[in-house]
Amino acid sequence: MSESFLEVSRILSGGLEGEKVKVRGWLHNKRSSGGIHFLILRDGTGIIQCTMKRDKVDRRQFELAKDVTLESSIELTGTVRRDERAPGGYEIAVEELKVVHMAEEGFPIAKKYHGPEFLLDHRHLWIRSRKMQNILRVRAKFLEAAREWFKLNGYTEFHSPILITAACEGGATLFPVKYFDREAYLTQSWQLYAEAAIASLGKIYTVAPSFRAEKSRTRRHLTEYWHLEVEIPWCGLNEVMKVEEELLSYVCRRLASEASRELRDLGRDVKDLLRVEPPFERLTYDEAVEILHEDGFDFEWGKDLGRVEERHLALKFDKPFFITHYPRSAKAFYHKPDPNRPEVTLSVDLMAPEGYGEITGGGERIDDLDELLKSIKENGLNPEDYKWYIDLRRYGSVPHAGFGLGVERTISWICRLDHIRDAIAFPRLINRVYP
Ligand code: NSS
Repeated sequence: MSESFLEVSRILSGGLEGEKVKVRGWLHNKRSSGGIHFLILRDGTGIIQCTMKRDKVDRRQFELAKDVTLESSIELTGTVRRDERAPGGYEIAVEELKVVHMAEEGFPIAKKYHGPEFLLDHRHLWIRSRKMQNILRVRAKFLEAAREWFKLNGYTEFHSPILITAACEGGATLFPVKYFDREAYLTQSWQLYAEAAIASLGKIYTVAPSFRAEKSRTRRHLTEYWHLEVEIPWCGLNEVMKVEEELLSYVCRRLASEASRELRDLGRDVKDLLRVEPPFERLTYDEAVEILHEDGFDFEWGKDLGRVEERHLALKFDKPFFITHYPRSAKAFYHKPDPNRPEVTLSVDLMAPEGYGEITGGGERIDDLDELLKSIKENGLNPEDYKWYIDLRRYGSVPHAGFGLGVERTISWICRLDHIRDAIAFPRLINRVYP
């Protein structure tokens, strides 16, 4: 069915001037002036201007082009022309138009201002917009490059269950699910199962959804987000930071070369991404708190850094930076206390610059049985719920570390978005599970 149709991206990449081609897609936009219809065609690989001149086609064809509605699916036959005035530098001089499906009049998204709630209600149509196309393509490229980095560096992809019975990141944000006659939860992280799997597979990663019943309505919280996670045996805090640096700089370099058009359209200068080279600056939590105090913040040592504090710190940087050694009180039960200073942990969060703040969280895990039992109890958790996890410290425990990267948080920064909801096609927010 597809062999005689060319993809728009192929035409825009050049070399087909003067050739007769067939393309198909959706009518993205249309305008007419004098004896010419400008039909802007979108096919999923690109957008191209197609012109139909009254004196080049029969009257019925010209009338059809006049009547065809926005977002109709169409097929066009014509000749490729180089034209500097056309967006993308090429256009198609149309000889034949076929309407596959005439869209209803009044496509809900018009060329005028729509509020964010309206666009979210019509998300199934809004994802056709240039902005969403660009973001979704950067997102796909981001994950493609990350997977490539994992492959080049000997990692195996591993999948954990989504339906689970014990919290990884604290009970407050667990989503309960009725599981026949008992209660289960949606997973917050792949990590605990990954800690089991490193003894089977070695270095592993995943890209999977995580769920958080976030009651906070912020620009950086989703209730369902995609989580890129890594777990590595025989690994400490410094090594895990190296992995994060290398992975992120690889991905940023790839995006700068393979998604430069999309990034430019979104207002991101690719030079910003090329700056993302190791080593990233390292700040301890203590140093971060000192900066906050110097800058007049009334911030209590021991609390987790919130949106306001992270934003303030992240405005001082133009490339990602680490904050390490968070207090035990600010971190989940599995974080390993620093042997030299047990009130802080061997933890690390990676911050995106320009005010964006945290994009990864991770560090070294407790590998000692007694220490883990103690931490579980001190965190008010029930060791019965973590029996299998505790077991891992009985049979060949090793020092190990890992991290989780919030895909949408990272895409928000890379694409310079105002709100995390645009980093995913169909966002799930406290007040939205539709469409
Ligand atoms: O809670 S985290 O900081 N850490 C973990 O879940 C670890 N168990 C990961 C690991 O070590 N394997 O979450 C990790 C990242 C965090 O830095 C954010 O970028 C992102 O996950 N995250 C979120 N993104 C969007 N929305 C929400 N609600 C959210 N919560 C965390």
